[in-house]
Amino acid sequence: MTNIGDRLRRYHDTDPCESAPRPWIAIHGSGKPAAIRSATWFSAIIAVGTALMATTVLAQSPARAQSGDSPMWGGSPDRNMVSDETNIPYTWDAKTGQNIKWTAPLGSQTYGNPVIANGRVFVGSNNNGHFRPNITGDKGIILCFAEDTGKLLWQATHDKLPTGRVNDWPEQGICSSPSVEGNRLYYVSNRCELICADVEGFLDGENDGPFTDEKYHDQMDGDFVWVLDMIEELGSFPHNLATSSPVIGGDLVFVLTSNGVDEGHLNMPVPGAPAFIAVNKRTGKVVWERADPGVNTLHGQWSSPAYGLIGGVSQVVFPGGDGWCYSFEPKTGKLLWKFDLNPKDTVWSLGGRGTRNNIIATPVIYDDKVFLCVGQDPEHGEGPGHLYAIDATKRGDITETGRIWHLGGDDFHRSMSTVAIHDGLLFTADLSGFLYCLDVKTGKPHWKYDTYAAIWGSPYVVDGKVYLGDEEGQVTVLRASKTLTKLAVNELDDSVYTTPVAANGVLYVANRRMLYAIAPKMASEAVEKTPTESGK
Ligand SMILES: [Ca+2]
Ligand SMILES: [Ca+2]
Repeated sequence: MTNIGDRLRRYHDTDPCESAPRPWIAIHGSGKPAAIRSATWFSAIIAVGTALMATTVLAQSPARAQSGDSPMWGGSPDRNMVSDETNIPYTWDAKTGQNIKWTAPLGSQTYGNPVIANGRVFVGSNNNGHFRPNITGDKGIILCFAEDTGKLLWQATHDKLPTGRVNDWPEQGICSSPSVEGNRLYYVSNRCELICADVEGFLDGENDGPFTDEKYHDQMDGDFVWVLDMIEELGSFPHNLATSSPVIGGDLVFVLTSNGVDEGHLNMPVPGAPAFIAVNKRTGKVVWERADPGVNTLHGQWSSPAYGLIGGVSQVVFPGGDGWCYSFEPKTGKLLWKFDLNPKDTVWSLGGRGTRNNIIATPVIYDDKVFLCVGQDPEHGEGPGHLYAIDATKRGDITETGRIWHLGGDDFHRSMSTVAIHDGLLFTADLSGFLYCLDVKTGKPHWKYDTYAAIWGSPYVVDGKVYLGDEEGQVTVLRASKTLTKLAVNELDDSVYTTPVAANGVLYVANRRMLYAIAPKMASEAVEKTPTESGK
């Protein structure tokens, strides 16, 4: 048991990637984060750049697949971590069954987020649940459950890469959250493949193609429609793990390839390999590719793209491994703008010793702006972070011209969290354990709340409340308002590295080992009658 500060000091003495797990890798059961926190939270908010625009036109995104579904990371292509669902419980008790609709076991380490579409729930994990008795050993898997009962329907299985931890870290499973459209789901496997699979698997009695050469092809296995091997076909060198969650716009599916540095962390083996790609969702053929970060890639590229209409123009927004955010014309890959999220005086050093950071969070498109922060592999420990509101109607290098507001220095720390924007308020969190409520137009803080635990996931706003899971296995619920009001802290007994998500009246929370479907329900009679320890 170590806390973040201890880990930070420990890994400063070694090569962190030699000794430490990767971002998606649990150091189970940390203590409280070490204090690097500022006592001057309200003192140095930097609101810079252009005057705030008075626009009230929100960026439009394609409608959700089915009313109430949440078919991709963030629920919609803009990636805003909010939901329109109502009547969502904010307390539950797994022991008594209070507000627990069902639970389903996962592997032993789960970092991918559940997505819910057309009666099914999909989530990535590792193979330590051994749900397919004949499939043993370390694998990356996608589990498909029935939305109404939690029954396991099928499992897609991906062997580990023979090159080992430099490309495919042991026991991490699949971290990519699928994107579901119609009868197809898209995700990135631990083998750095962009997969298009049949939502019905082989249960429909058909092996959908053109891909029909599945290694695992029993009734409960995954049925792949096409497979784009980004190592073999594009030359990508995923650093430690390929993790990107695809987004779909029109006929194209967009994803990062996770191309990164080698095991020694000093060289980029394939700087010319694409970092960002657009792929025809029907055929799996690459339509365009970009390698912008190239040799400037700091470490890996573990983030995910967003898609939306900004200032009347469709944009696909990619976070680069060089700490820049890039936006492209979706159909052509033409650069629209780029923004450096690291102040120019920051420096990159191995093992988290520097001040220059990576982008692990996902950009959120809202009100013609992009909201995005920087952070690092959590094993690099805490440090200063930066959060920006970017005017995405500008063009070219907009690092100066597009900066609407910035939160950083002592007031925001390294973060992997994607923001949630609702009713003029922006909620975000950082690895140091703080949940922040800011004015979305100015970046001015209304409040911050200390969970005293490392935050890997993102805040999620639903039904007037903000939910946030943490490494201690707690899900804190506060009122989504300018006034700080804590409503509940729910115990889930194992680290929550994912983000709560609501769909069709149900809240889904995955901790490392278990998926909980939470909906209004009295405590179960059967559970209540179970003898307690004290009653034995
Ligand atoms: Ca099929
Ligand atoms: Ca197939």
